Amino acid sequence: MLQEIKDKFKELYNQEPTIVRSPGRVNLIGEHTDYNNGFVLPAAINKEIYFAVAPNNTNTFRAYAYDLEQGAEFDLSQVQPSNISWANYLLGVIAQLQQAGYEVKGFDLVYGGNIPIGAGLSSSAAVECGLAYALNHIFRYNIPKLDLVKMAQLAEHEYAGVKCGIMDQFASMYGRRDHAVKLDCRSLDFDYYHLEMADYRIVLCDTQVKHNLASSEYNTCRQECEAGVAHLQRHYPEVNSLRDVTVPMLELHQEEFDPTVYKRCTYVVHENLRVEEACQALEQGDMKSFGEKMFASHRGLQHKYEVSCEELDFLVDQAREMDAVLGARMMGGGFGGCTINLVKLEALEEFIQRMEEAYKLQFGIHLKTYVAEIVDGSSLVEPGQV
Ligand code: GAF
Repeated sequence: MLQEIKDKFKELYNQEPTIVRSPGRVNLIGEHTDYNNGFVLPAAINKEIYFAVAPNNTNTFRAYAYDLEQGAEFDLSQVQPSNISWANYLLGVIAQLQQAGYEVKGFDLVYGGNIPIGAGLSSSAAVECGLAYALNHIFRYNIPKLDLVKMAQLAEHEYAGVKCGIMDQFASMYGRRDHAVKLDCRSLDFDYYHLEMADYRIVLCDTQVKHNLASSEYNTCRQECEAGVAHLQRHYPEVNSLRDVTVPMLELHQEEFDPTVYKRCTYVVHENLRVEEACQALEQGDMKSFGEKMFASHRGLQHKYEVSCEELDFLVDQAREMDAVLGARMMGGGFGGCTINLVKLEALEEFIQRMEEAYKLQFGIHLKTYVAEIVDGSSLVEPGQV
């Protein structure tokens, strides 16, 4: 794939490109906590997007989406949202750079990869981070990595219309091979946790559905959390986000809450605690407890945060039946995409086969499964590696 992208670049633009790779992510635990200033535990995976890029000494940005076999050109003096949806993730990043005062000169791009779209593996964050990384390199801006992450996140807000948290972009940029990264989304402090995977595998089960509620409901959940915070501030002026809220604080004022807002808030407060407990389990090598936290996270997402769907619940229920599965949960924004499963290596094939059969029988859909490897975040690909 990498070679094909490089060849396509040479064919279209007749020059030698710089190559950047940018990965998708999984999230082990800590869902819908990032925009509540809480904790997340994602990792970058070996589903990646590659960028071949070079300056072209004009004022035009020429882009070619390899997977879609589509090209487009944009005048860099008037960057604005486009009706070409794939281009918006790129234009959003350029707009952020320009707003921050960086001069984006003309450049050519071919990009493509193997992150399934709409599977909840953050292909959009990988595109945003990869382009930010590539432009930072070719135009020598020297922008710190964390600022690139923030620009990529704002690109998603402003050009894709999803008020996402920082997790996906952070994981894509800061991932580390064989490690998950625990991020405190308030301070942006982070710690890497080694994943001892000799006896386990992370398996993603892709429902292949994306219910169209996804982005509108995401923004609604965010507003419900904000409504909960606004209410609690009347009693506790020091509360700035759900991160500052404890279970007793919520319980004491339960009667005053809108019931939906209350459910959303209790989920987030418990999920933050679960991330802490899951990290302790990792430190102690206690994968069984870790897996139990994953199941508990799913239950919260299903019943309290209400962002799951029939297909995801079915897959988690099936996984729970098998001794070989330590933990399983829906992952990402919800309403479709993948479940993440922690599976004993000795039963990997049996797990995949049983899940495929059950899913086919229930929904008539072929379940796609991916065994995820944990890799480094966005990086340059040296010429010798292509
Ligand atoms: C999506 C968002 F992009 C993330 O920021 C995060 O909120 C996630 O949903 C839910 O945990 O992937």
